[in-house]
Amino acid sequence: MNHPAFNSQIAANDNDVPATSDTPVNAPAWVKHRKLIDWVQRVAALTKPDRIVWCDGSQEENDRLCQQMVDAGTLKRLNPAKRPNSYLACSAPSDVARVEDRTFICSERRENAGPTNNWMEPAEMRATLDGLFEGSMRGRTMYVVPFSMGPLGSPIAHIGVELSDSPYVVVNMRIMTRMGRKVYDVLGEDGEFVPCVHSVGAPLAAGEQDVPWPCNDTKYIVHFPEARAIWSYGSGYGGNALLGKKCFALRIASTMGRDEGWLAEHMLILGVTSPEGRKHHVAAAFPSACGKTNFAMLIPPESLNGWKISTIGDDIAWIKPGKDGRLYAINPEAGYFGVAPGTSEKTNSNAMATLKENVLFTNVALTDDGDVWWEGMTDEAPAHLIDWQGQDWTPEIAKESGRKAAHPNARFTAPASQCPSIDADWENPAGVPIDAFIFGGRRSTTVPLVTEARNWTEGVYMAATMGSETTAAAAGKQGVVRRDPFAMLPFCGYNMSDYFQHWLKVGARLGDLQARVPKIFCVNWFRKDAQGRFVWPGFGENMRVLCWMVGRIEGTAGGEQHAFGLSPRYEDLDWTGLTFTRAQFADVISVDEAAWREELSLHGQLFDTLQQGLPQALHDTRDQLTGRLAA
Ligand code: SAT
Ligand code: MN
Repeated sequence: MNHPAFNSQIAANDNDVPATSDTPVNAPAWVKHRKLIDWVQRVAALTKPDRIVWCDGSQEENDRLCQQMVDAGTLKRLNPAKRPNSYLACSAPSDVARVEDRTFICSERRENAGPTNNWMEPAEMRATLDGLFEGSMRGRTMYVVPFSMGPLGSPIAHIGVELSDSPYVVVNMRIMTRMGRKVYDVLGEDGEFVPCVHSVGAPLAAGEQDVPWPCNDTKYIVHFPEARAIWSYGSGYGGNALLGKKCFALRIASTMGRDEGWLAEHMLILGVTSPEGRKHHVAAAFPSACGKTNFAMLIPPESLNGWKISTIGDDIAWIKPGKDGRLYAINPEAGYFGVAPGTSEKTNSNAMATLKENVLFTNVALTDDGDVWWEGMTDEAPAHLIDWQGQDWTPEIAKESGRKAAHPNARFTAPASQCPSIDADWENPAGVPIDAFIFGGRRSTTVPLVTEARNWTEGVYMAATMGSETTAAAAGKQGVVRRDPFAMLPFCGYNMSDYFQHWLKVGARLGDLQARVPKIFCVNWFRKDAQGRFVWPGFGENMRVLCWMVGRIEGTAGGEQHAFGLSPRYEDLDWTGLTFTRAQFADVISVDEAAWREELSLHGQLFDTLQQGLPQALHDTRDQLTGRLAA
């Protein structure tokens, strides 16, 4: 095949594909990887940037790029007395979240993408991308951004290289990943890496004035699972552009995991330490903007004497079986790209402490003294702000127009190392052993506060049928329940049914090794009462549920079986220091028969969609649950 884009796409794994480019490639002496240099040359020949910059990840480089973006109007430097070394970026109003309908899994065969992913034939997509990327970096700089997902050199980590024409991407990647020159030491002369190409799709003609947030209305976020390559066009925002995150660490990595026997999951990882010093680790999956960051940094209520939570990751977990048969997890990221609105001293004071300095904010509001603000940060809003779209904002204007000061999907990019609750083992290359998995959605009805699966298969069923009300993290309608299996619906790089099968296989292998199989729990912090108010206080109080889980892991806590699994009775939770009545508890834990009949029929609809290759074990589990409900 001699298609230019195809060649550039597979260059990382291909030999001797000649390329010519008018842009001098000028690879520094510390880059010794011939195929990488050839690939950079090929992409430059296609995209025609004015120059190529090989990023080294240094502070000096970072400061230079930030200054350049301040001069271009992309960044505002925040008041150094209030937020040292921090900046605010405001995006184009059309470029504020992941674009799921523009996200493609271009596997060779359509069945391998499955019914939940957009698919296009790889050759057709390559032709489309060729057209789009042709000259797309004209007038701009192409940055070569080497990064490691996971601690450098860890056996669980993998390397990527992103070519991007966005300096905003470079400075974000420097926080979110281990980015820079030391990656080349691991890569050596022929190490493997995932090639990622990103363009905002806004070439500049000679002398043309740039805009603060260049992007294109046409957007394509494309994954080639067989070639393990990523091409992203038209967006500069978050997961669309920081290709190490959802594109690599979830979509491409999930296919790597399927092929190699490990898991790449949309999960936070935390450590729970009991007052007596016993430590367990849990990994928890929730859809975007359902409080993963808050849960990962939870501060237990003082009344629960001496329990401690430590943070390993807040969004993504890579999990590989260890020699002892247990599952070991790392956080492949090095920073948090968290939702700002709703984050406060009350809801997440660890996050607030993490945000004190060295932070990039995107789409929050600017205060008159050069600091940031967002809805929910303080009880009372400042009297005047510049909102995320650069307009004057006052509480009165907001009241009249409903206009938000910060976009609901406004984000902070902050180094994980600044988090006060960071776990001592968060960079341990061996990872931490997982004792339990938690799956949770945002459901105002039906799903109990917490349920333990009776076995691995039932847990996989719970995770597979999880539903959640949609949020601002993705473009589209909000607040409607959609099925979001394993919180991976937008992030699974292959057929969802095969993914379920893979999970069943991982469990079966743990069983064969007679390893301790992690328990699986399903939670819902979001049940509402008849007046539409949340019943469960959430946040730090979620510790009570975690304590119960630890009790279950250690075999000391009680519970009661119901149709769907096993849940605590009122007396099984520690209520010290919280007034929460039996009636309130009943409101969040109850399993309503009619609601569950409806829920199981919705599971049935999901199974119809996923029919092809859906494991029989899941059909059987659904039959058992239906039978239990009838009994
Ligand atoms: O924009 S991201 O995909 O990185 C954030 C999210 O949706 O969780
Ligand atoms: Mn996420």
